[in-house]
Amino acid sequence: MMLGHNRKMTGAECLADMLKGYGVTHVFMVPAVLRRTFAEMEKRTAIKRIHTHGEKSAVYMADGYARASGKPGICMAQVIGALNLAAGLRDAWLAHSPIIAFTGGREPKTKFRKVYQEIDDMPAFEPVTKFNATVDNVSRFPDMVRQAFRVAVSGTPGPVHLQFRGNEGQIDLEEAELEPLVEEKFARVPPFRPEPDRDSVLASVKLLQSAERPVIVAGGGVRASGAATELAALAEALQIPIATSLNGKDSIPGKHPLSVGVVGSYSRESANRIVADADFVCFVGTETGGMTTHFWAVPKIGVPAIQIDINPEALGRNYPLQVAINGDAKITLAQMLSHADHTGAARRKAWVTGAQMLRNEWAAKYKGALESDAVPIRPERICAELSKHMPDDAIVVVDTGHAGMWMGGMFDLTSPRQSYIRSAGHLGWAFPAGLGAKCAASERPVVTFTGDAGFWYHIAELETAVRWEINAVTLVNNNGGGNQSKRGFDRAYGGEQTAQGRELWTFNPMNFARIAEDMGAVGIRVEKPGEISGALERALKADRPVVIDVVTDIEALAPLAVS
Ligand SMILES: Cc1ncc(C[n+]2csc(CCOP(=O)(O)OP(=O)(O)O)c2C)c(N)n1
Ligand SMILES: [Mg+2]
Repeated sequence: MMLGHNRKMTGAECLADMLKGYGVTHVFMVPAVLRRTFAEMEKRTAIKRIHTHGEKSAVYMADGYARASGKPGICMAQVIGALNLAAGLRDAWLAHSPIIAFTGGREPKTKFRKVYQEIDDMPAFEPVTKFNATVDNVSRFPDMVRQAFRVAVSGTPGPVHLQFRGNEGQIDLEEAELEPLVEEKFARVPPFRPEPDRDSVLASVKLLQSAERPVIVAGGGVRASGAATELAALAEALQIPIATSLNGKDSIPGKHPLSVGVVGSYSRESANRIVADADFVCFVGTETGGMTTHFWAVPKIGVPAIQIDINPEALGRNYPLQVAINGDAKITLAQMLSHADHTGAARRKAWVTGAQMLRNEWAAKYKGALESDAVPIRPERICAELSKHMPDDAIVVVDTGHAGMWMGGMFDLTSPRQSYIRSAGHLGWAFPAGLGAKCAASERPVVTFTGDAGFWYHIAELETAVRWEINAVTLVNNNGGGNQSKRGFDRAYGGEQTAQGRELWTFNPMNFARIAEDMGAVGIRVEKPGEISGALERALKADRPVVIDVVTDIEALAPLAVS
């Protein structure tokens, strides 16, 4: 872009200036890539250059950073690490998280000559990016970096990949007339708030307020839009219960009188029952995917429905709609509220009371487990302790598998200021993502919940956390195995697996607290349920990364979804 300010500079200087201009505070990588850019970052910016023990954890840290802040997370790898980076982008792709991945690439002068470490990496990025491009000429640094930010945060956010020429992206050494122009609008999600058309707003409000037993299903789009306040206001005005997807769990605190919990596969029984019983569903910022709908069983396809999404391609994908509303969630919900007739809300008293009764029945059914004093500890008890002791502004980061099931179903957020981010399916995501979230929001407490199998994946990043003083708290539900697999192996063995079958999913017993201490972090071993609250209190005050190693019951299985 010729704005008259162009001057001769290296790609490295330009890239460092642009990252600073976009408000990037941390980048995550395994060296060596864009080395000269890193040298320029040191000279020209205060950006922290976090080098990790693997490219996948670098992406996961960038992902946690992005989901906690709404700003693109930046991660990098040289050519040989590129596919490790691509593998890590898969969760960000599934979760619609804005990540920008930079890799080294091929040199046209030598490609196809069996260059050391080199293959064509570009195809591997196709399925996990919104934009996958090469930067072959240094004059393209400014516009390509701007396009990367623009695509990552626009519409439904998602990952972007730029491959720089040279196995380490040595193109950054070259000089050209460059303008490191920054478009601040695209420095975070959402750059725009498209307004819905008036007719669809009016039609949808009419349907919603005339329904007898309506429910709202809120997804991650509500977080991306920052629409939680508008969501609660509409639900309160019309007296409509709200269920969330796992990705949308922080759309509404669990303690809100209209909150019925997470619906779908990793869910709470009462939420599934209420959504299944609804005669009208309003989907907001959710893809209506298999996880959120328990493979389209909850609600049943054919239920009268409306859907709000910023992406028109999402509208009606899985549920035929009476009204499709294309717009930003915050704006759309606010407009719906302004047209709503509050007087009919009283008609739904029985429906709302019934929903609250189902919620209370759920709490009564699991009271024993949530308050259990059993040793080894029940995971439900950990969830209940976390609900009780999370600070008002905490960011809670949760792994997948049983971790997703336990926390999705059993944990409650208690304040609208709390955030909840979760793995979209990859075991091992949460620990590094929690570190990235802490980088993005160092003033907020970050507490990660992971199983031991999940923690093993990237345990080396404890050293990174200590080195960079990333003082996140990681609670490991340590049952000595990946016991979510137990049911599946029982089935595979035609009933009950053999004793030897357990070698497929169990590990040696391990004391993660001791490992944490050896690596310079704080390690707290918890063997009795009464010790959990004290451990959390100590951890949240610590000025170091903390691992709380909770020894739990390997036979404890999370309840399965009802439909
Ligand atoms: C990358 C990846 N590989 C495999 C899986 C399948 N998987 C889901 S849960 C799980 C075991 C989880 O073990 P752990 O983290 O210890 O939790 P637990 O079930 O023991 O509570 C596995 C292997 C996955 N989700 N992601
Ligand atoms: Mg385990």
